Amino acid sequence: MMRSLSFSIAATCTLAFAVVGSAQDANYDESKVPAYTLPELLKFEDGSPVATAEHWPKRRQELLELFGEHVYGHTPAKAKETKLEAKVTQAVTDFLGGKASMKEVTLTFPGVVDGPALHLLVIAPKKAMGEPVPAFLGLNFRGNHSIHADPRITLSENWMRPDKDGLVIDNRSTEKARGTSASRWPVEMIIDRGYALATMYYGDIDPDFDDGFENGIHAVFGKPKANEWGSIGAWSWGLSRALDYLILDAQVDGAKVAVIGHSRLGKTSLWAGAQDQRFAFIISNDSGCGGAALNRREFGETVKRINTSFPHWFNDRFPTYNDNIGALPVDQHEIIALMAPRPVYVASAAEDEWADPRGEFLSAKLASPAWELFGKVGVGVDEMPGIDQPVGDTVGYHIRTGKHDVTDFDWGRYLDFADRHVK
Ligand code: GTR
Repeated sequence: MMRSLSFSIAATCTLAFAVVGSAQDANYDESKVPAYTLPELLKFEDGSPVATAEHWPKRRQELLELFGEHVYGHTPAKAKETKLEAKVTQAVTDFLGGKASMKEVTLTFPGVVDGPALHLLVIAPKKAMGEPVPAFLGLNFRGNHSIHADPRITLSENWMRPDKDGLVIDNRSTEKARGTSASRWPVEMIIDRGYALATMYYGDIDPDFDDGFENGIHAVFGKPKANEWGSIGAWSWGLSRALDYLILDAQVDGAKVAVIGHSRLGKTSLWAGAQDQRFAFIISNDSGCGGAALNRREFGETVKRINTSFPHWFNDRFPTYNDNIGALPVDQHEIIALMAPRPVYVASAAEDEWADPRGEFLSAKLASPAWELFGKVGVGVDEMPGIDQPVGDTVGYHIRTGKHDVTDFDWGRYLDFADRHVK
């Protein structure tokens, strides 16, 4: 059943390419960016000014509603009320040669027999045996076993997108996939800096294909209404449920949990951070369209293109703006602003034009007035910095050398930022 669905999504994607063109014919020419007017961040919907920190919670609420209604979809009330049950299924104290502990936690729906299960992996420095430490929480693309080669990490058995390297067969991961995403998850570096790392496979929450919202947690919550969540909303919800657990875990300081995500999962970390103010620090790594990049620039991936290729990511209202982006009541500088006054970091990669690095920088910059309401400095510069030159005070930004990826350079900056703002 699942298998045939996964093949039909491949067909949908091919069709999508035929309809809206390919990455090759996207616009990458700055001079062809259309003239645009952005919705005003510091103005209430009735036109009155947002002038003080006291005004911010109300404006924040307005923006959150607008993003729910027009972009990511509202989280259904039933999902907001749901708490998961946590069970520790494995705990070892000799991870990374003894400098860390590793624990696996299964999160399930109380009373739902054979329902979805979310598998959280928590790796913590030795110090966390005696006192809680700050943590990074992020979803992964290829299963917990892909982030580190230690064979004790349980191999994910859930549906997985096919890959080019033969690591996934019949939509299931193989043993060969162990540690294959390790370059994106520098576990030792994170542990050595005194942080815990918690991660979960995003497909545990909602398998990443357009199945009409029947599998993953949708099996529990039912088919969404037109203005309710798509997959990004579901993945974000999963991050909040993992945070529920981390807050209760004695190894982790629940008030110091950063949420991190790359690409589609960067869009997800932003939407999670927007909705759940318990996240202390939010990181968007190369999140691009539907993440940090301004929609109205239509540079690289556009709203029309993303809604056609990935009809299950956003809500059903978002595609109504495909050919009329100027009518969208929000733009992505406002999703960044929803993190205020907490620290946020937006990162781009020089060869990742598809994600529109300049559009990502402009969002960080144009969101910064929200921090100024609190007497804080946001990104603190007017011009986009040079390559590998991080900037920012409470809103961090860099564009690093290289392609669409997560590297040690990115993590190094996030750890420095966390040391400054969270630790
Ligand atoms: C691309 C998509 C991007 C980005 C990326 C990823 O195909 O166009 O928006 O999300 O996938 O998640 O790797």
